Amino acid sequence: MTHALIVIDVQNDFCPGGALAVPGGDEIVAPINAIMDEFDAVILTQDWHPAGHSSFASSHAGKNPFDATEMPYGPQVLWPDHCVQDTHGAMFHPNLRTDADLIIRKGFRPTIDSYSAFFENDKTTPTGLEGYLNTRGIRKLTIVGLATDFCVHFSAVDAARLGFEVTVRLDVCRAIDLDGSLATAEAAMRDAGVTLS
Ligand code: VGL
Ligand code: ZN
Repeated sequence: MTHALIVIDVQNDFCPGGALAVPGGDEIVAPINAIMDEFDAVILTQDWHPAGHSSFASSHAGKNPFDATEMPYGPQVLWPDHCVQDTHGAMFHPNLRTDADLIIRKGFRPTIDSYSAFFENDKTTPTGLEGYLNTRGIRKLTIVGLATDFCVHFSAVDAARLGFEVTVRLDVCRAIDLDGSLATAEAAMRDAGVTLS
């Protein structure tokens, strides 16, 4: 079966020193590079927000980073400004191999955030990744990257619901872990039929 590696958001802003640094985010770069050659296809995702994006706390008067809010599409955590298009923070970690087949950008619509590589946070606006995988005959996915409890979590759950056979390599992911979000994410992935290894 054609098997793809999906590498989620290994970007400067999610690594130590970045605007939304995930503890140990840079530790997974070398292991990701090392496993890439085991797959038939490699796909990178890139969080890619316009300045003033609606997921930024700075866009909401009186709100602070990591506060929760309600968007027209449902609950949303507000983040520090991060991964602004064409800035250093939005670039891939400098040591990440980028000899990938596809780079999929997400979160570029000003009023919708996008954690998942498949659908934006309204759960309906597609990124196009499903069509790409289907037309290439890819049915099996291994997902790694940042952050386990947000973009990896929602990508894996969507992929499983779309019928892909999904494994998340937790040893090649790192988490933000806000108020138990890592435990919630692991349970949700297991419930969706994702293999955690
Ligand atoms: C992510 C929060 C905001 C992620 C992206 O890549 O997990 N988290 N934007
Ligand atoms: Zn983001």
